[in-house]
Amino acid sequence: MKTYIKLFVLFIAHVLLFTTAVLAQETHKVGQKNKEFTTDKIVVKKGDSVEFVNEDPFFHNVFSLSDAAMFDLGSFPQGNSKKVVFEESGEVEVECAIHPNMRMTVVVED
Ligand SMILES: [Cu+2]
Repeated sequence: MKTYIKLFVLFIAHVLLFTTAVLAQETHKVGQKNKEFTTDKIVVKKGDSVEFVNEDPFFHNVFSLSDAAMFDLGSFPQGNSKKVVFEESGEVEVECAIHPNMRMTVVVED
């Protein structure tokens, strides 16, 4: 009987840990305004998301060719946003394919 109780407590502890880890994941917002990202650099935790919001009256794109995160979120118009989850730690250079001068860095920490 005691073993069952121990197993049950262990099970609950794991559920709580997992729930805490999931709830700890944050979504950070970065705007795209006046042909620039609204921030040059942000620091996020592994598992966090960044949502890119187009605040200009024309299309923007979001992509990265960095080892820590390779993605292309495509092009999207004003008022729309695209989200990406950062699963690996490292420095991620984020760019816009439409405006080559648009660049920013996402630092993903463990
Ligand atoms: Cu752009």
